[in-house]
Amino acid sequence: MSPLSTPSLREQQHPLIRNLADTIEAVWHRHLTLSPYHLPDDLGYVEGRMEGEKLIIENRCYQTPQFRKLHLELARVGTMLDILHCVMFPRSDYALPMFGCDLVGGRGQISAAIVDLSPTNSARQLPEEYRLSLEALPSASFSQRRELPAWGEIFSPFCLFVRPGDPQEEALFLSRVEAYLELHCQRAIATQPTPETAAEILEGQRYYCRRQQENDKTRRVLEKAFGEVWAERYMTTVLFDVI
Ligand code: BLA
Repeated sequence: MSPLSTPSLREQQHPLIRNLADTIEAVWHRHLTLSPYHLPDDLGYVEGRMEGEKLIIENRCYQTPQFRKLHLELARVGTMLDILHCVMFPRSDYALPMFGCDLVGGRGQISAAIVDLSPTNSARQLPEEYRLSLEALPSASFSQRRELPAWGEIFSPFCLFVRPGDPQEEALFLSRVEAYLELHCQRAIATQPTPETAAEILEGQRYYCRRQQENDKTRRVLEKAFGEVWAERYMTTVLFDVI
């Protein structure tokens, strides 16, 4: 039985994290043909300690004909920090962008909410169908936009990075993520594999992962709870593995 089917952690987390986790899984189930994806045995459910607080990580992973790995992770440090992390890794013969989403919050407030569909072709441009659909979404205004760090140059112009100010902005963020996911799943199932661009797409995915591995904020949380060696292994085999 997968650990997330005991919904303990999800139920304790910030409502936006809980609702987003449910929404992501609902969209996946609605559009995609999911099969299990096996993580290394010791990395599906993990507990560590960070400054006396317990760090719990629960992973849920699938694969589909279009995606080699769909990864949804929920994490909690004591009662201080709630985290949702989600990445969809396309198979390299599908010339699709990377969907990524991260929510970090604590004590009732989400401090970072980010979602993007990030290009992986050598032109570093989203396919036209994506651009047109994303441009057509109703405009969304948030009171607090956040600045991306330097490694965030992997993200597209449609990257949304905010600190949601109130429940209305939380709901607006959730609906954007749902729109990005709906678009991505619909495009994915309409896309034919193109083995001739696989090497290019794989290189784009590798670059995306290398840059994400530069996120010191994620690394620091993991290092404090589990040590440097474990954090490096987790970041390079579970969060952003490069095949
Ligand atoms: C920020 N990520 C953060 C922060 C923490 C984590 C503590 C700082 C929050 C803040 O500045 O308010 C921690 N995130 C984690 C941990 C995990 C995690 C421990 O996922 C997993 C165990 N990060 C991603 C993905 C994206 C992403 C997929 O994993 C984007 C698609 C982005 N997280 C991201 C960005 C920041 C962040 C851009 C801000 C970094 C900064 O300001 O330097």
